[in-house]
Amino acid sequence: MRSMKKWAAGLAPLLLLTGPQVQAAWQGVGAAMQAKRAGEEVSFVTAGGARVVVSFVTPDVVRVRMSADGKLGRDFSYARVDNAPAPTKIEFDDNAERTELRATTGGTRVVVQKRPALTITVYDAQGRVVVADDPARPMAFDAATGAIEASKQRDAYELYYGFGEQGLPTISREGQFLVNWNTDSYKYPVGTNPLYQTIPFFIALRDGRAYGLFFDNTYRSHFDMGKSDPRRYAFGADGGELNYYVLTGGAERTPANVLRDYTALTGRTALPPLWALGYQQSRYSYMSRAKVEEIARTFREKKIPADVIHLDIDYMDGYRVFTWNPQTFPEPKQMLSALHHDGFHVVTIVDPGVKFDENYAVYRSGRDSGIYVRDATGKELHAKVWPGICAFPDFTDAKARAWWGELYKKPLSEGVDGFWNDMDEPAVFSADDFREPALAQGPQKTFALDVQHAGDGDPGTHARYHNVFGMQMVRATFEGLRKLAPERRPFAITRAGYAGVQRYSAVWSGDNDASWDHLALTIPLLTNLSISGVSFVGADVGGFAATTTPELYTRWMQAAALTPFYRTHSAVDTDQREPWTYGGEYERSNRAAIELRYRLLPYLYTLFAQNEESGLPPLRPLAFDYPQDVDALLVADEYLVGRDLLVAPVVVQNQRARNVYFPKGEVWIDWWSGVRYEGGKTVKIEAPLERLPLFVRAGASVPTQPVIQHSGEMKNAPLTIAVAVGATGASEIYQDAGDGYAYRKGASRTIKISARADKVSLEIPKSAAYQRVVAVELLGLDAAPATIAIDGKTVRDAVFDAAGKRLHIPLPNENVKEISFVR
Ligand code: MIG
Repeated sequence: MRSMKKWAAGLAPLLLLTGPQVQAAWQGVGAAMQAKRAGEEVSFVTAGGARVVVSFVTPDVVRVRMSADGKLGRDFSYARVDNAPAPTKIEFDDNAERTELRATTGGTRVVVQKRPALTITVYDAQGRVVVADDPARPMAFDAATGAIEASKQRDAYELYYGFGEQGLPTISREGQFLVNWNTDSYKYPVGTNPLYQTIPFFIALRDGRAYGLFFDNTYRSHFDMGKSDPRRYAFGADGGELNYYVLTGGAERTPANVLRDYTALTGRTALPPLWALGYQQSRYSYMSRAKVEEIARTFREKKIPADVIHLDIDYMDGYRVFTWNPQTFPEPKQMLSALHHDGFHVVTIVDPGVKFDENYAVYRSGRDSGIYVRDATGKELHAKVWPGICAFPDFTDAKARAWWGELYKKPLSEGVDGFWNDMDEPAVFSADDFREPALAQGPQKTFALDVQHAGDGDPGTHARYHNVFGMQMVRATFEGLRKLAPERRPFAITRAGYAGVQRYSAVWSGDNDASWDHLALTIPLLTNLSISGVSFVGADVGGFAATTTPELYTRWMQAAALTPFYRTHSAVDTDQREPWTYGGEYERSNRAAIELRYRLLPYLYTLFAQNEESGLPPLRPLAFDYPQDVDALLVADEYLVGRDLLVAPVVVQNQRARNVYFPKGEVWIDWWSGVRYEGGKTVKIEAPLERLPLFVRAGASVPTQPVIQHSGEMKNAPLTIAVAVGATGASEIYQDAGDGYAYRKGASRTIKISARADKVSLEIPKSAAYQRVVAVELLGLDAAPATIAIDGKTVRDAVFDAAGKRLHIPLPNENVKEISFVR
């Protein structure tokens, strides 16, 4: 342990409170004793015995590492795509007072002040401070416990978005103390922290300019975003290195640039199979094959579109993973092939706990392969979950992941299409009973902290690897599926995750509740998770943990209709919940919500293609696209779908009209009525039970299709491009086969549309392989134009819908270049 004598002069011992834990004896890193350049990194040894290393990952991304004992560990991250990227070239100046590092391009600078204590300030290309250490709280550590922490100066008006999955009703997280520790939180009340995911990344906004900060540490960690003191924020962890990245946002300093850079670092969600963007129906559980078939039949009979049915834990034989209950789910192959024939895909749940049962081949195989987690004494760890006593694969071991991945061979060959990884925080029951884990969070709900993990070559305790367990489980699932069925895009869903989980999986927000508060919560929760890199997100529609009400279910169906993962799911002790459960106007409204989803599926698909390319997600809070619009920054009850659609769901009981804020600098057109709204204003909008308030940005072109019953019918469905007139704008529509990887070799089509005040230009590459474009619809016209022409020829078969202010213009073929009209 370090002696007090090593302390640098001028530094008072720091006593900070780290949340609900004990008081830690913090020691500052102290003054920098020397700066040394090694390659493109600059390293400092400090008076406190620490080592600090500063480098650039890209010209806009600065990396800081601090190791309290002066030794740097293995440079390895579960979050990063590439653990050994080529270093960015730097220029370096050093004197007794300070060291400056500059990326050779881009203009970002880092100044390391050496005395009285080492502090770091990042400047953007214009010379503005991006973020600066607080000289009153330099980087610190507690040598006794291994805890580490950094503090940054904060402006009173700085706002913070992201932080993965947080149960907070506000959209910005300033003033919050957030803990990262993946936790099974059944029926979590609004405000609960932590939840299931750890994504220690946020986007800050100050004066309309953004930057990002990613704290890559897998221990239990925390963010104190000005709660203890509004003049600073802090982040730290119970152990490991203080390893973080500052993402400056480049020249524009936009949230989009920050997220692009963050997802370049931690990966992006590849295009999912098209069917996974369809409506999904789930229940804990559909108890038998007959029940599943009845559900499927009812969707088709009632003409309610749907693509996916989920089978929860009861499809298994005594909850043994990779088995079927022979009584209730006999002949699964037959069942699955009949469902496929009707246009359904099937997802089965797969938990991490493998029943400890000598007569169970999966258990034996895992034991013989030596892939199970071991307790502190080296014995196979056993804990109770659904099947009774279980063993657990150590997903931080490549061998265990490969073993696990192989297990999907059986269900894949039987015809299961996708997989749902649950309980992977990991969550276990308390030692002495089988009850639903109690709400109170305690150590009994997960592994003991001294349980051992392989850590992919760097063995460590559960305290260190807990937060990556779920991510590595679903990674094993994803990688197994990629290998077993290389011609298909995997579809996996996970409840737990860590930064970078988006490379492998969609995420749902766990055991939410059937309450209006929880419906409202979905917007700040999902939009913030989405701009934390996890773009394929959704919440259980209707609220998992209790019986919903007809009105709540309908409003939830609407609110979720344009969220990426769209699934109804309900708990075992709740009433039945399908879109038709409540009949009458509720059933009609639910059908309409799902139909809207299907009409806009080509747009959602395009957004997912763009997301793979740029990391910009389909689902966004208003602040993401309008960081300069102060009135948009705190809006928590509206969301954007791409740049072009603004959704303002009703999340309040009995409400039939609501206020909608329209972001500044745009004109917004009501999807249903064609009425135009000037941005920068709040307007009361009618919202009858059957309608989701939806607006399209003037200048945007959005692909639509007729209602279909499942995504398999899409190929032959004609496309109509809805153009919101009244502003200039350029849009693209992306099309491909909807599954497989031929698109990465160019098997896709991108249609380009540009809209101006009096004309729409089209560029439709010739191909018969994709949905045909058959019409253009002009939205937001007060009256039918006096004349309309396609490539100079007058059009006579256009139809004007005065109630919707919509003009439908059929196209003779896909060679059309320009539609002009006189307004
Ligand atoms: O302890 O598989 O969040 O979606 O239905 C509960 C049964 C275990 C929790 C999941 C939920 C799922 C349930 N699971």
